[in-house]
Amino acid sequence: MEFSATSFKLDTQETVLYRPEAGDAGHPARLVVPAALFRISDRPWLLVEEGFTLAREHEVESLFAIANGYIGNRGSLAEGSPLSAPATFLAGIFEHLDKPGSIPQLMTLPDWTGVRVWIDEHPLSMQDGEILEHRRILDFARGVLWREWRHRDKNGRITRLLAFRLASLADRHLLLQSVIVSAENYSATLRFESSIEIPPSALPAPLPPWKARRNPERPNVLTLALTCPGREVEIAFGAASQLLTSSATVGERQIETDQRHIVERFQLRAAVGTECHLHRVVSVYSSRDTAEPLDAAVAHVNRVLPSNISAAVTEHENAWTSRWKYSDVQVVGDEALQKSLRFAEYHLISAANPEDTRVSIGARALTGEAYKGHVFWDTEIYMLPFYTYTDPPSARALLTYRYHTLEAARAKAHSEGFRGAMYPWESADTGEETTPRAVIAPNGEVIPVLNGDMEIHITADIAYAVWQYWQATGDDDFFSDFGAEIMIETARFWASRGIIESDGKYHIRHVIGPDEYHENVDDNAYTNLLAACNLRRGAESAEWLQQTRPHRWQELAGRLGLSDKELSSWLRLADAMFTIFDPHTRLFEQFEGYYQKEPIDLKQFEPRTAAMDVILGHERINRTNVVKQADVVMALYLLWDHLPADVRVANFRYYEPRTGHGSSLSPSMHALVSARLGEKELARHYLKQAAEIDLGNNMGNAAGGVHAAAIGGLWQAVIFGFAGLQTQADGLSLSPHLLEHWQKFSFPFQWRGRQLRIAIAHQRVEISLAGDGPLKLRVGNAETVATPGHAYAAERADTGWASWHRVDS
Ligand code: IFM
Repeated sequence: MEFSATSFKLDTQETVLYRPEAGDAGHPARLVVPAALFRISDRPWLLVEEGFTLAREHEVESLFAIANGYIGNRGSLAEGSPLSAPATFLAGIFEHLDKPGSIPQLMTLPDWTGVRVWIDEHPLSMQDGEILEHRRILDFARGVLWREWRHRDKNGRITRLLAFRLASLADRHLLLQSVIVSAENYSATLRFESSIEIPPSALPAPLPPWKARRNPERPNVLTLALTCPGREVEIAFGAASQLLTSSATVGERQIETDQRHIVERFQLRAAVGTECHLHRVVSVYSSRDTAEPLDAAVAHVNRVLPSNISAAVTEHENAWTSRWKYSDVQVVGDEALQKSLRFAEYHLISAANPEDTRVSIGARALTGEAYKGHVFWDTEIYMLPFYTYTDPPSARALLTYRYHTLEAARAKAHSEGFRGAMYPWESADTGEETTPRAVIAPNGEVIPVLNGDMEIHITADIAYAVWQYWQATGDDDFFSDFGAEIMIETARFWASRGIIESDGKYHIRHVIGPDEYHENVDDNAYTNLLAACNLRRGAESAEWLQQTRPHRWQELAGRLGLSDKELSSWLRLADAMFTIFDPHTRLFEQFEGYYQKEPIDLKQFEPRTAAMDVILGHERINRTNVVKQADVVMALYLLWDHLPADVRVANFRYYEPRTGHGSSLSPSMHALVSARLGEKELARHYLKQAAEIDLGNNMGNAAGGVHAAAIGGLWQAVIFGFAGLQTQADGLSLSPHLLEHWQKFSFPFQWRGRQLRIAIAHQRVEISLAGDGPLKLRVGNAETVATPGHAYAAERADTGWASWHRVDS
């Protein structure tokens, strides 16, 4: 079947896609498009970038990225610009160049989004002529990136363009793109070129083995394949296009292929008002997915076909609707925060793939190349709670990645002279340590990177997340098959990493805590507290297996050589864990010697646009008491119920003014803890800072991709800080701290097979419950046991929260 170029009558039912509001830049003239394919959500669901500022291009490419957990694509212009850096990434596809000091990095794949238009041989370009109107719109609800552009070229010819692209959430190998071009006031020969090509910025040297070919039996599907350098992985693209026009007849399609690209050309003679629709269907598979990725991609494109693009778009939109149903946080009274939350959730939903247990999410997800796509504690501590409580299958898949990389963690522990499993600070496809050994500072200084050897808290963070997922979901099969082994092997690592010293205490020396300004420190409070927790839970995991899954226990105990003696030693070490805690001040010293560091008054540096380590330099910052990011404060949050209330208050008040927030991971956790402590002004301040990390580019580096930990932290700050939600052994409790200007906020939440919708106003909390059985709910001192299928409310009285009552009939 040939389906390349057809002249057709356009759908006459028309709609205006997006109408700028008063105050927006832009012009009233709108593109008018067929309603069936082009739908857009209401304004609170949209991120809009009006106009075009070349210098902002890299940042915009990150913010407007589309992804589905399998594949991600930056929001670059389809025709390119002097600064465009189009990039497509596949989760888990890391190249490893054969160069000294090289470390694996997420591979930049060929750019499949290229669409260029020529008007009588003149390329349609933002750099030439006048931009009459231009905007990019990210539709969070539908997971679609839109672009509208109206352009007058040097010859006065006005062209209108409307385009969308998406990475299907319903069919993760599928990418869709449509471009409508309309000759508004001229007649001319229009030429369309759509391409898949290796972007010049991503050219590896030498070129990877690369083939572009056409299958004679499937002439409409263009294919190309390449091999990931340093890895035996083949990646294949299949693509098919269809050009429809309102009046002109389209000439024969031309194909051009070479080592770097594959191009399809269509040409037509357009009269004034002619409208052309180019639809593209692209499929991507790798040899990690199937033995014959090229065949799979071709078959896939032939199943979808550009002529059916509308149905594929609908399936994708429906998949997004389902995900939002269980995740949309609504804040009435704070539009900016509402946008930031939807932006955060959009990118979190885009980042995860519940169908692939061999990949995890890098620090910038699939939206940019910063940190080389590596996976840090960001995933387990900052992002994972969002998935655990809104989409447990995604959380399960992410933790199973850590199970699949357990062998590499064992090897790392072994190679460093320890037992059990020591997870890498930075991880890629194999689970081996991928932290670089050195980096070059902005001033050219070569700085050794010690994190791969010393930032060992990640091992306890992973165990913390496994336990949290298990508690939240009751997924005993996961825990038995994967989680318990992680808990046991990580506990075993901690039991070998420290030493009982002459004071009878267990010390863990030579570490880097979350505060990375202080390297090679002893007894970092965060590390030691989390390690003690890991040791205890390791022993509890073994006990749970012994009692409930004896066969699995026997298998594991036999394979790992576990004995009761070893298990009880973990409990003794946890009890002996050293932290420098002063019972009078109630303070933990962040690490041994922290109090002797040079005191710096951070207020003296305000207002400040650079991080404190940039201002003071790498050497000096180590000598000061400036804390990079939530460290003791992070421990307060994670171990909230294990620490007395006065300890939480004292430590927050002490460390908060000493923290420089040199990491995007810091403001959200400060927002969360200050909200829980009722420090409203601080909570408001930090929440705003957290919400603007990407949207305000307030770290200055959004160009490298969105800060996935920061957006996960933002979600947590609102749910666990401002709603004050805490999960307990027998139910859930709330301790709301709404900001004054919020009228109401509501969110869905999943816990142990129940689905809740929680709505909080200043004087009232309302919860509806569905799912697996009754659940205890608390707000303040008011407590009830809720029954699924019903809704409950509690009102705030002068004396606190009055008792719950049913509000449904
Ligand atoms: O994991 C973080 C770390 O805590 C601070 N530096 C950046 C890393 C990646 O986001």
